[in-house]
Amino acid sequence: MKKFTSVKDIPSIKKALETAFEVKNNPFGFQHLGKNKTMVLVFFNSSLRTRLSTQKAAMNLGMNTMVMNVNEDSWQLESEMGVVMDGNNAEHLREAIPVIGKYCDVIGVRAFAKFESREADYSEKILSQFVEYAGVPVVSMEAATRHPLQSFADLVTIEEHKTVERPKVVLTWAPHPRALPQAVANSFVEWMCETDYELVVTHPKGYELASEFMGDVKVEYDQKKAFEGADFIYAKNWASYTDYGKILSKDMNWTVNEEKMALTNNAKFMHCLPVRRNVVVSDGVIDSPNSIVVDQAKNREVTAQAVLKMILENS
Ligand code: SN0
Repeated sequence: MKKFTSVKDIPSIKKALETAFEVKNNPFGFQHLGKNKTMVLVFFNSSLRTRLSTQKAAMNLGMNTMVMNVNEDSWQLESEMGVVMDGNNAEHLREAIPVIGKYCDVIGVRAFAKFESREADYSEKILSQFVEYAGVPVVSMEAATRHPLQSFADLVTIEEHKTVERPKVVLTWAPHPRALPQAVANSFVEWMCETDYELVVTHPKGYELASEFMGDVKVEYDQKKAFEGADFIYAKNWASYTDYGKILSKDMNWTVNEEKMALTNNAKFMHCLPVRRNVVVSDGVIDSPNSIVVDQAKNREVTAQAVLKMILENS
């Protein structure tokens, strides 16, 4: 594997899952692969799980890691081509990326949607420059349109917790005080479409995800109807795609609570975290035994390690 930016980069779901369970059962068994190899993690945005789990995953494989927070530690980086750089940005990605690539064997990069332009975000302006100029494999640690490490962890978590062969998985929009990217939702849909699970997406009108991700996935605008018989409820806020980056609703009737969970087939509750309690989900649901958000977060380490193992085996 030469890069990991979407589900399309893995050899197959089957091989990815096998590798994930292999490293979960034997986390320190593959240290020969990472010996004298270095991973640089570049963050344009904040992180808790991604930073710690990816670093831990690399260390489990015997790698060294270096972390760079672009907006605090480094020069401010320019991402536009052809600009006269007489403003605040001291260095262009065009030099910074290949230089970082000379100091390491794998680069991880986090660059969220900026919400300045849908076209710029959906063309993955920053991630695609990393892939083009790094000279080493690049792992997305959440880009503008996808968060594949999260979705891979979500898949492993569902595989571990499912009680039926083909669970009903519901992705529900939930309210939030800030405009958040569509990346987690897009990517979740993209990975779920590679399985034979039953997937239903529920959100208020105006929150339709891009058709390149949704294809013919079922949308149910009635959240309670969507919850009926569900085995997994995955909550996530995202800002509008059609009215790009806008908050169209903060309707607290969409908060996931005990009453709605009672409509499901004793569903497990999932969220990628960080989560706004009593906005996205009630305390009662996230503190209940059916909440698997911490197991889900643990699997971020597992799947980051699976991805790095597949990359190291290839290089
Ligand atoms: C990010 C997002 O894409 O929604 C990262 C999720 C893994 N989430 C946030 O930025 C939440 C920030 C907040 O203010 O709650």
